[in-house]
Amino acid sequence: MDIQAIRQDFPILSRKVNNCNLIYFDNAATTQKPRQVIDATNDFYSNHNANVHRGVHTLSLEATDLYEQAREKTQKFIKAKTPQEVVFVKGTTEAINLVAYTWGLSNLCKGDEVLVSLMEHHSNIVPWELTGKIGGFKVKYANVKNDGTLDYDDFESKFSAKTKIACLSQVSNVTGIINDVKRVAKVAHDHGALMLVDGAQSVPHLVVDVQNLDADFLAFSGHKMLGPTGIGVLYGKREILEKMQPFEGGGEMIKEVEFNQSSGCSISWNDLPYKFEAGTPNICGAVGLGEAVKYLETVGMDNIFCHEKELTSYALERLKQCSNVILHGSTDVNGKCGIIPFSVKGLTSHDTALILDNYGIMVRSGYHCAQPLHQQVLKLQSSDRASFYLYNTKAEVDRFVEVLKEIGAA
Ligand code: 7TS
Repeated sequence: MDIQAIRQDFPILSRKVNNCNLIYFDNAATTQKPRQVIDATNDFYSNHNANVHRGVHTLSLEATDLYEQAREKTQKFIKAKTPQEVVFVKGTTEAINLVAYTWGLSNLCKGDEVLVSLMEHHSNIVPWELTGKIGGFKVKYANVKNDGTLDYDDFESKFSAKTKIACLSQVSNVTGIINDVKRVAKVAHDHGALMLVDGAQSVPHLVVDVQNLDADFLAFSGHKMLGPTGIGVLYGKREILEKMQPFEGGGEMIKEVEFNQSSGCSISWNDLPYKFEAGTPNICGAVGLGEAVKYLETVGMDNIFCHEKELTSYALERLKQCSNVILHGSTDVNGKCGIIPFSVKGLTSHDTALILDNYGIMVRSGYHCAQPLHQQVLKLQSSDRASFYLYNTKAEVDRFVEVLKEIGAA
């Protein structure tokens, strides 16, 4: 991987913040966009803009082609069997809500259980809590060990005949720890339950093969993988999506709406994936996502993973030598993606992030929408988080460590 060449593709990386070179270590929140993605969205609006699937004119056909090509690129990227299994949504949050409100509310009732891990982002907790209140089913939580790794024994022991779906992130957005979702999917299936994988932090960084994982659902966001905001994916196995009710009603998700005097209104749903894409979708967002997928594939997901691992290993070794820095969670780089949660002694997480910002370094502070993991497992109110991507360098890590040391000395 030629990092310097890659960096040239990202216009924002050459800007200064507070008179310092920008060091962007907030990739778990959202990633920067390469010129190729920016150009593809610009080209869409400049040359091909029209609505999809509804016009017979040239521009509508071009827009539809670009939109569907993006779906096929995404399908191949996650190794789904067919493009019909790739539903475009706003992002991970909407994808999980779609499953909870459609599959959840029509398949779960009083006495049923949804099994979720304590390390989940709120978007894999709150939709289940909300729908559980409506549908009368219970959300059960599997423990996470003090080092932030999943307690597989506890997770597996909480499965019973009542469990109808297990929901687990493949990579934690706080610790970067990689979960063996394939193993949990097998246990779920042995109990007749489905497996939902939150891939928000895994799809951008690892090779994810939905068929190999045997995931029933996979949710992820375009903006965390070099794509635009407002576009994401719900993957679902075709036979499951076929049986589900639509999430929203409107244009494009229906085949026919007929009124007759005896039976009132009768509606037949459109084919997959359009049944779940009511209204005008984020066409340009999908085009940008397709281009982002192409970019990631050109660099190579294995290369990206190795680069991040090397960077994380280097950063962890250097941070361990900073007496004022506390590292949270497991520091075993083999089970991790490029996310490092930390605190600076004597400073709140927001103070640390603000001081780093003075030096042009962007990290996230707070509880990263994972309050149960912070409070119940890591016993923290909040933390700082440095998260890497393909364009980050060892020189940036050196500068980050240098500044952290200065903060400690002050
Ligand atoms: N799941 C995980 C594991 C996430 O990290 C996030 C976003 C989401 C779901 C929600 O994704 P969205 O695109 O729908 O918002 N995580 C973060 C984060 O860690 N900092 O900002 C957003």
